[in-house]
Amino acid sequence: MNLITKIAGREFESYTLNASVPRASTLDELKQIGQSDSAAIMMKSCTIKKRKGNPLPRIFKLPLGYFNSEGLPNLGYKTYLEFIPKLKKYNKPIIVSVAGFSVDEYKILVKAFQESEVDLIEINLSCPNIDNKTEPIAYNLKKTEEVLKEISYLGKKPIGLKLPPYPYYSIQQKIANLIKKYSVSFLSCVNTLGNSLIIDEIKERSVIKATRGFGGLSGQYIKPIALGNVRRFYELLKGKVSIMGMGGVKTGQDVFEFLLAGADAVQIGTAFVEEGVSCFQRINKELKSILRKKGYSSISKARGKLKIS
Ligand code: RRO
Repeated sequence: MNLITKIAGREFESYTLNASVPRASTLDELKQIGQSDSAAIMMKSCTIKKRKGNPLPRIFKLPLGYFNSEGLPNLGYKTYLEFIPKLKKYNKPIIVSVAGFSVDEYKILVKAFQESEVDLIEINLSCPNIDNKTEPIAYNLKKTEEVLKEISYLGKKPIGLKLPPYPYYSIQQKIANLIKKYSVSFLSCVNTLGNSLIIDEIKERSVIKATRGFGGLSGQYIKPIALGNVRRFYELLKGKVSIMGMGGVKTGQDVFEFLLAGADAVQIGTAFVEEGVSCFQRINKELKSILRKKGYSSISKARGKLKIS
């Protein structure tokens, strides 16, 4: 059985790929992803200028996930532009993830990658760790539309939005309307749950220093809200926009749940950071075994087939 799927019309050899995380930053790390069973090479979100990121400690391992305030450490978009030709030999889709600090910056970033050999462009509108003064763009409909207006028609490569976890339906409806209006081709759904706080009660301290201790929560803690967001957008956008689910995927069973909810592929963040590139082979094997046992002959036969009790 194969796990072939499609995102924005591009064929993906399997159903799982890496999420845009720190372990996908350097050329060596991206080459390792190229050699692995990841369906694509997703790069760490990049900005106009190289960034060191927030002061340490900025990531903390929890029993069921991670808590981070990395602050967008990356090598700057020009370096990722240079990486693209060096990653072509792996014959899998290359996805860049871009993060701007203004509409103009998003425009510069998207234009540059539209003119490159990259396959898909993920627009990260949901980094929770930049400052405590403004909300991530995707929580603000007006700002989201301002970005989409400027970046949607800069070239032919499919663009997608990396969205935060939305805790209520009416904003998902409004975001879905913008997605349709501006011909967004795919979603990465969901980013970490921002404004979280983890406390070390023995030291009576926050576990990270950056952003006054607040950060983004990932892993199995956020799987239910990730599944809920994937399902909502699947219902709202059915068939027209590809959805990559993410949030707490550790096993083939987790992946199967995202498939039932309607995801076209699944990105792996926490398990990839913890386990490295071998996670893709293991998880794909587990997924195949579940599909076989349940009598599904392909990904498309099971996608969205959630029954409501
Ligand atoms: O680098 C980060 O702090 C970061 C990013 Br860009 C993101 O999208 N999500 C996250 O949890 N951390």
